[in-house]
Amino acid sequence: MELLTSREVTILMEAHNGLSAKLACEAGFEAIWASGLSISAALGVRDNNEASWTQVLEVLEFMADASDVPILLDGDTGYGNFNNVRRLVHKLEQRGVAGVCLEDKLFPKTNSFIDGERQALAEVDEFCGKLRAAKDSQRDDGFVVVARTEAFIAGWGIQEALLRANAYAESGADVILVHSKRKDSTEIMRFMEQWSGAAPVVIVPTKYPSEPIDRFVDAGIYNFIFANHALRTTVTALQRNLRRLYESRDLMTIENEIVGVDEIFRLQNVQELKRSESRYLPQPSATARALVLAATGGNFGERGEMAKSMVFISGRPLLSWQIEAFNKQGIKDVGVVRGFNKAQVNLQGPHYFDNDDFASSGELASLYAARDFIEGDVVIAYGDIIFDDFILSNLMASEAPITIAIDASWKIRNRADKVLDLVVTEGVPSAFGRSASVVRRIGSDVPRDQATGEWCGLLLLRGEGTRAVCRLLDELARDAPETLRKANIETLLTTLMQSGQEVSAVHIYGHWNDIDDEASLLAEAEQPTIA
Ligand code: SPV
Ligand code: MG
Repeated sequence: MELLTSREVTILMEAHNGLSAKLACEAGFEAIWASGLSISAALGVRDNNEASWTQVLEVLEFMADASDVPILLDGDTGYGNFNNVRRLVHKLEQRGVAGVCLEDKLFPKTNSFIDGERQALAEVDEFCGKLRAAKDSQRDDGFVVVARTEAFIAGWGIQEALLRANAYAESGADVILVHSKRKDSTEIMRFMEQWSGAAPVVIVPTKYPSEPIDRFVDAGIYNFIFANHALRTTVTALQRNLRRLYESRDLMTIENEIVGVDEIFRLQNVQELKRSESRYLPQPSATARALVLAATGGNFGERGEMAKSMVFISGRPLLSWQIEAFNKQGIKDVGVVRGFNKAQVNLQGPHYFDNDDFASSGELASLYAARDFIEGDVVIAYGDIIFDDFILSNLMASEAPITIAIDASWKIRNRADKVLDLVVTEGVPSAFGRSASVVRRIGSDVPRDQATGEWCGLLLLRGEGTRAVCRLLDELARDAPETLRKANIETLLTTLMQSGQEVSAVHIYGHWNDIDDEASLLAEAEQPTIA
């Protein structure tokens, strides 16, 4: 309200949708004119109330959301009589629109610049009733009702314009809009010479654009509506560029003259969504990485010595099954440490790291080869294991810094003399595996009668767990390179546990296999398929 009643110049810039409203704000305008002409044109219809008032309201809602300055709606004739106006004012207030401009024509209106002389004006009394109804129904004292007289437009002259403006101000209108379609400002200036000053005046200088604002300020007008210049700018740019594109069939014709999509994202405030997502969405394994230790080879009978991860199972390499399992958990960033026959390990997608010393080194050497990849949440998997999806999903459900998957069916799965990575755990996991048990011991030297499970080659590191592993790898690289070269992951975990780092376990029962050699491959291939 103060904007229009003060003696400071206020320009209401036209906007017709959320984007143009936002751009008007960014350009610095202190208020917005939600133009009937522009909104209807942007909707592809005429300025004759072809768009329903609720359709206009919907556009306004987007404009109000996208801008932070007051919006004055060009409310035409109020879309009906006093009763429709009352409802309109309620709806505008609900949507945070600062005011409405009502014009003294008849519904359905016609734009002032079309056949103006033939346009009928509303009865003064009837229109004054609308204005009173608007003022009586506003709940926010600051809501502005602008009364617009079309006396000049309809060819009635100065006396009618003054009579109407006075009657409207008396009926409670906060501001008077006096409109003229002359190519100069004579009508406006004559009006101002005789205007009582009962209410501030706002004008729409579309037809007399070359008149300097200062002239009007000297005449006592401080409010100006730039009524359709955003829309016309848009049309000018679109006509020019679309024609050029059509003719050239070449995007480069305009590429360097138009804003980049990043600017569109900025206007849409994509950054805010990103910040909020990290605040409100659960942060799942989507950001986790997976690292596959696939440096060793195996003897696969007729197929001979092969990189284990490239052995075909059910028609494709073991590594591709693993990558698919990671992808299903939202893990897209996969690293693979290769060694034996490394040229063979060449699926598209993963980042590759090489442990060329694979023949005489151990797992930690492979892990260290991918040291820079170990960051954030990381699943570390042996390259020779195949596992059901739920095993990985159970593992990923653990929030603990370090978690391994262990198999309680180890006794019935393995021959008694097979060397296994056995684990002793304490505590019983809950129904959903959330309160995992704690690992007390891990290694091939764990006595069989104490073991509660077999480690199946899947390890999840999160946050502090990842940092602890990296610290230890760095220490070993600096102080004990030979240990780093030879040690395996069980040693790494044991060292961490000895230094007080807790290692958790999730329990599974079968549904995985390690593909060591021809025999295990056949065993896996011979599993009956349950359709
Ligand atoms: C509008 O912008 O829709 C207006 C101003 O009402 S004018 O087009 O000049 O009538
Ligand atoms: Mg209009």
